[in-house]
Amino acid sequence: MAEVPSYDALSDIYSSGLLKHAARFQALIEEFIATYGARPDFIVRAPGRVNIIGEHIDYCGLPVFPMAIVPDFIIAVRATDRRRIQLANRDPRYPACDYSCEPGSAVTINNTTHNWANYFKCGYKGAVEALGCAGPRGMQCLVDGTVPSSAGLSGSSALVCCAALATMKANGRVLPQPDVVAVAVASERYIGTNGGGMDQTISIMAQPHSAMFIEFDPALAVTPVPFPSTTPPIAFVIANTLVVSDKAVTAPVCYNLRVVETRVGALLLARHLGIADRPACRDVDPLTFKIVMDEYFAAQGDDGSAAGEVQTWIRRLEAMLGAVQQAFGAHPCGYTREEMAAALDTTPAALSARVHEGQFPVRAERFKLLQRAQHAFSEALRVVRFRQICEDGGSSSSSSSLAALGKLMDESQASCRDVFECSCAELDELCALARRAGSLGSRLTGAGWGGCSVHLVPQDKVAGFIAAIKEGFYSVHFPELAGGKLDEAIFVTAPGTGAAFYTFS
Ligand code: NG1
Ligand code: MG
Repeated sequence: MAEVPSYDALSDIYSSGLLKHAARFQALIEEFIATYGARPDFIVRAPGRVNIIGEHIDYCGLPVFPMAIVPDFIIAVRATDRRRIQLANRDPRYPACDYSCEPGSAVTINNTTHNWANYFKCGYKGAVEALGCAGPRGMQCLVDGTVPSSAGLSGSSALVCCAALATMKANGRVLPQPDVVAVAVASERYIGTNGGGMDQTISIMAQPHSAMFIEFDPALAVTPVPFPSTTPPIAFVIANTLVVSDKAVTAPVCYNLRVVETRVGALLLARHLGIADRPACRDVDPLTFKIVMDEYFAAQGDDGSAAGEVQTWIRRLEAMLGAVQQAFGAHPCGYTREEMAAALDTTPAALSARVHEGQFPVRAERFKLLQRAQHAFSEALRVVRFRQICEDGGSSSSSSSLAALGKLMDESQASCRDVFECSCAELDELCALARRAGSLGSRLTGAGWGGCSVHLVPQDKVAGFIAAIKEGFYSVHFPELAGGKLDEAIFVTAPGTGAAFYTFS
């Protein structure tokens, strides 16, 4: 791992201004001065994240349970009056770039080539548009990232968030956190993936020592949830399969296809439940499983206040799983475009427009609506139960609650693999090996189809666990991997803190 202080040290640095003691931050400042001949005005940091449970359901409006991790992006920034954005990266793999910010000069993002600067430009463009500033300030920036790229740890979103915050600060107006999240979510879509809001929300709004229960509908809501204080304490180990799925290539048959399948599923479920013509379903865009679920119960005069929050979630999600079986059970092998359109009394072209496919075209013979909906509601149920166990952590015995948390993670992996079909052979192999090596729960994290896995391991077992994975996975598949590169591939992490600025007193 690059010399990133533990997150405790980071939060001390931010809260008590001990920046000068953090070697990596000091090195960033020194290289900034060497690059631009002046000190930066500020540094901004945005962390990556690991999603503990709740996969591929943020864009369904259903709750997710990520935590910020120590790996992050930090950017040193100096505002200038030159009409240029100068971008440099401490990692020589990512070339510097320099583009005009003359008033009216459009920032172009060419998403056909995978260029690191595109993610900065997304955040920059989103921030300038949100601020409505006609003549944005020039910026000199030096970037240093420690989130492994294309690993499912949201390095992309961390960089977009970092760039948006840097641009706002350089232009003298930092918007409230929810607005920064909205800017980052919308602007990362310029890259070409029709993503949800989980990654940007956790990067901006994480609080120390906790994972975050994040809800999106009817509004963004973030609830910190501390992990149960068990003995031994729990740790999360992240293990990267190093299988890189280039989203620009796979999105039309993977990520963006799942977004279309869940959106059409929401439209069909609303129709099946007889609420498609209610304004909350008819006029909202895009319709999500969460909106359909809430509207179904609202139509019955049930506003959810009758029972506790968790009981309401569980009752409603279980009801939706039953409804999904009735709505889509006759099509276990999926729907063709024509069959989906016919079921909605519309045409394939109109349906494609209704789910905004135009911007993110997808390719599939059959759309597996039953399976995607089953995963979405069952995964949301697992998220709610995971939170419930964490919050009840004190009462039940720690070993049984740890086992129950791990079981939910294993069930999530099985659903991602068999029902949502976003795993891959290497992830399945790594998770099976991890369980044999002492993990209490193992699953893919992030979009899947490669990238990282996350494992729930008692802290006193972490060293032996990591050694077993190095022996059983990395030495087999990547015998040449060693030293720092290996420590970047598998590492233990703890809940980190969210994005922050550091200015120089
Ligand atoms: P990754 O690809 O791991 O950064 C993506 C989406 C999330 C969420 C997860 C799956 C973006 C920016 N991120 O995360 O919104 O849908 O997949 O849970 O699209
Ligand atoms: Mg990402």
